[in-house]
Parts: sequence; C-alpha cells; structure tokens
Amino acid sequence: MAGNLTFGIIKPDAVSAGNAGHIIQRITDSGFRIRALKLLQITLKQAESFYAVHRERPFFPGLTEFMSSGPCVVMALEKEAAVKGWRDLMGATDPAKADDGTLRKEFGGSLSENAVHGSDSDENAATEISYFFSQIEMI
Ligand code: 3AN
Repeated sequence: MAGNLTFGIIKPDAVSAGNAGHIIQRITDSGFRIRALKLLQITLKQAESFYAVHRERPFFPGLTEFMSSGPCVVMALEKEAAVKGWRDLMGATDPAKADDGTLRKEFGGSLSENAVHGSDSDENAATEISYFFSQIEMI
C-alpha cells in the first residue's frame, strides 16, 4: 500500500529568494495536507548527518555547506502516495531537465541549489520526519 506521508524541505536558495510562500501555496493547491512545518537553519554537522548517504559523493561538501547556509522550511506532508506525489511536484533533480509545471523548473537555479528536497521512499520519509519533528509536533 502506498504511504501517506512524506518529508520535504524548501531549501535555503528558495527561502532567501522569497519563494517559500509560493511553494507552500503550490503544495496545498496540489492536495497535500501540511502535518508539520517549521523554519530553521541547520548546522553543517546536522546537514552532514541528514545527507550521510551521499557522504562519498564529490558534491557532498558543497551540498552540506549550502544546506546550512541559511534558513530552510521543513515539512511533513500528507497525501495518498505522498512520496511519489511530492517528487512529481518537485520535478527532476536538475532544474534544467525538470518538466514544466514542477517546482524545480520554476524555482530551482542549479543542480545543487534546486529549491526543494523530498524523500525517495516511505522508509526514508519516516526517518527524515522523525529527524526534524517530534511526535507532539505532528498535527
Ligand atoms: P533528489 O533530491 O532529486 O532526490 P539526490 O538524492 O540524488 O536527488 O541528491 C540529493 C541532493 O544532492 C540534490 N537535491 C542536489 O541538491 C544535490 N545533488 C545531487 N546530484 C548533484 C550533482 N551532480 N551536483 C551537485 N549537487 C547534486
């Protein structure tokens, strides 16, 4: 059965560009219910822990530095088949290759500064939600 929850981040590039509100509007227009949301700036160590799966990749230092460079918005999102639905709304990792109508096409600037993050599986969604939100913060 498809899971109902996913985890998303509005990354520092989109927040500093003033696009967080536009992106949240697109999320709710697409039928997601926001179960939890907060603005925060993560530390470099927290970014390294969150992206630990990419530790060996050449882009890891730049990615973690960028993700800790300014405030971001973290969200727990609910919808039927939420992981796929949120990835479809985000679009391809590289904004230049993302389909029209996707968030990365509209708001992403580059492969590394691509406006939004989304979980890639139900299992990772649960892990990522619990990394940022306690049970009492889930509405
Ligand atoms: P996605 O976020 O689409 O699931 P992943 O999980 O492959 O993509 O990559 C995680 C993040 O790492 C991406 N959102 C992007 O910011 C960054 N990234 C991925 N590939 C590259 C790359 N080749 N060069 C720079 N940054 C990258």
